[in-house]
Amino acid sequence: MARAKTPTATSPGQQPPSGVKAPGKKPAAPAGRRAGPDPDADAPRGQGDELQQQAGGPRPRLTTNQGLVVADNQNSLTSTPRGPALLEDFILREKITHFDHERIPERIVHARGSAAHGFFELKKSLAKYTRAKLFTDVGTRTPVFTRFSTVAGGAGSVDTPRDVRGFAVKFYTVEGNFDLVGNNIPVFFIQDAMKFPDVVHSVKMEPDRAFPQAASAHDTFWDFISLTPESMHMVMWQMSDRTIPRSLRTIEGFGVHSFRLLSDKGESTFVKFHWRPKLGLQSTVWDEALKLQAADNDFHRRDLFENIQAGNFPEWELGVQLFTEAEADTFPFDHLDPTKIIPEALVPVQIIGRMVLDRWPDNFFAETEQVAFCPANIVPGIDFSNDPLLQGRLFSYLDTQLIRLGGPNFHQIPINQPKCPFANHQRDGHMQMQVPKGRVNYEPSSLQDDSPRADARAGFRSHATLPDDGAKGRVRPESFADHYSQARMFFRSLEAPEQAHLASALVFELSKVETPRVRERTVGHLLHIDPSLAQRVADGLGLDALPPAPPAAVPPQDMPPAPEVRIIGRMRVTLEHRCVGILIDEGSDAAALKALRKAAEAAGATVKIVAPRLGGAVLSDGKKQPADGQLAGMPSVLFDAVAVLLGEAAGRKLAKESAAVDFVAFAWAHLKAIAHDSGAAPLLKAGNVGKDAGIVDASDAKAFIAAAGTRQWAREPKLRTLA
Ligand code: HDE
Repeated sequence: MARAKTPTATSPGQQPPSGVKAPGKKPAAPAGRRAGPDPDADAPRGQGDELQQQAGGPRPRLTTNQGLVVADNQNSLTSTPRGPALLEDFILREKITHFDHERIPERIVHARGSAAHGFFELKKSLAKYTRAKLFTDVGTRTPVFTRFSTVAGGAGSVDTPRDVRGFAVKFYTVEGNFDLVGNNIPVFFIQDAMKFPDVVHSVKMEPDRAFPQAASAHDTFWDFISLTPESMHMVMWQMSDRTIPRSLRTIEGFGVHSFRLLSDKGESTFVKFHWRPKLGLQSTVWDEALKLQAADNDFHRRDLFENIQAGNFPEWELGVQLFTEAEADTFPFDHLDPTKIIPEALVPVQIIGRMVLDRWPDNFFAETEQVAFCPANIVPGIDFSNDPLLQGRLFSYLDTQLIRLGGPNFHQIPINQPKCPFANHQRDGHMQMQVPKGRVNYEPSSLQDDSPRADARAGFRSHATLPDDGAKGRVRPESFADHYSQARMFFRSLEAPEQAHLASALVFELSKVETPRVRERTVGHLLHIDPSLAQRVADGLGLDALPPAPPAAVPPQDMPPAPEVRIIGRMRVTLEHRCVGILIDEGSDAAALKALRKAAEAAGATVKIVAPRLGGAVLSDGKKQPADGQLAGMPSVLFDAVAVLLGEAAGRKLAKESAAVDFVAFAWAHLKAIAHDSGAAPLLKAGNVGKDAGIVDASDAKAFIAAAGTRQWAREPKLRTLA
């Protein structure tokens, strides 16, 4: 059916196509017609344009990438108003082509990440050990960019799976970039880089079915692990509460490998790096982590963003363990083995400075996505150790950036550029951003005085390490053979609730494994670590008998407990920078709300009001209190502690509302403090909330603040069967 032609946008100066009515008389658009700009306007306008005008203020003109001002950003160029699009439309082609290329390959591991800018401030000089200025000039603030990540999931996966967290810090020092690319766990699954593709393949989604996403609870992972005894120490950490952190602001970070510090005189001291969160350590309980995945995929990212925006700048102390080669020779393990920690009883951690993250990136892609970390980025005064995992990493990261960022000039992307001068004779390549001047791009040369030259005094020098005795070959050192002693030390150092969580985590993960022999093989390893743990997991899985333990190359030794591996006891009892949710409804007590909010904020917490309707509720004083979130969309898992203030009628009504019942039931189940008034009693009853030190009367703000700063561990055995 022929339709009447309707005028469309024209560029300024362009004549309307023949047959199109001249501007001035606006015909009605036929039904189903694409929306066009207002032909009465002087210049073409679309909805986006109107919105921008509503925003007001001067704004830059929209141009193509060649700087041409665009007249119409709403309509493509067509041969007639209802005719085919023209290939000639370079504006459309440029826009769509750029869009088509918006995605770059995501990181094979650590794809999902969040980052922030900040600074590192040195408090204690390490001048005796290193000439690296960032560790010698006390008081100096070195800019940093820090990216946290999960390991296994893709870039669009959730923030709260059970997973190791990456903790990568780029220090923009005056002597070049130093990247400390660590994790929130101080050991790794494997001892040799040769095994990295295998462990990563095994944990990622299975290749034939493409699931599970961001989860280690599946056959291929546990198949690999159960055949790789060296992974057992890391598995203990991975199954502990360390891998279900409450916030990225409450995780530790570790450089994992031994590095070297080199003094002015070239003397070498080994160093292990530790980041310690100022807020202390804090994790979720597993059920809470699972529910967080549903409540907010971006929980950790949002938490970091909101706190930085609110001025609650996350802060970590940097600690070092320093030891000489001679001291290392006395350790009952090999410090070059990345599956071992150096217990703090052996080498204490000295705090040397602090890192503060105080600025959210301006653009996620340009900064968080394009940042390119590399353990080989070091500065004079720091050097590598022979840890074979580290040695492999020195190759991998640069190689990864070449494919991920598309060429050899990724160091010129602003987030990757050193903040000190940099110059050399490397030239050209994809996406060269610099315009080097002159004839000389080689050395030695004599044609240009200002061409860059090496500097033996200031420049980087490697440590003159003496070669080990022994023959070239593919051998695992004998000193790496003890796979169970530190795994045992870890498990036995935990507090009882943490041990129970670890055993339950193993039962959960292995219950997802379909192949019985994989489950049994894993339990066999646990016998070397702690027979009671093996028994608990076997019982949890419903195994009829304990499987045999595999042969151990070195029988496990008992080591003294290492209290530093615990989380309980290292969490700070505080509401500082934490979040309290207060559930209200029509008729809630205005004075009680005011008092509770004041007390929580005075303790450093953020308070969010939750109500059945986002518009809020009229309180007892007749005033309307708007809500920050609607009840169904703001469950209690999002908060560190909750309060429920309800009038009599609202309390009875919400006791029949499942989202409200879940609000209190899950706060109870996740061991959180709940403050309530008498109106909330029917709701607490409906949620089966019991009584303990964490359930307090809302009028006693002091008791609530004390209970809200921690978790009620004593409540847990009443709630769930722990393996
Ligand atoms: Fe990584 N790792 N890794 N890794 N890693 C990457 O580099 C690799 C290892 C870590 O926020 C990749 O840019 C190998 C240990 C973090 O951008 C890749 C080996 C530790 C990040 C790579 C290891 C880490 C990565 C993927 C064994 C803790 C994210 C994307 C030899 C000390 C950094 C990229 C960011 C990222 C390789 C082992 C930490 C493929 C070959 C041990 C925090 O190059």
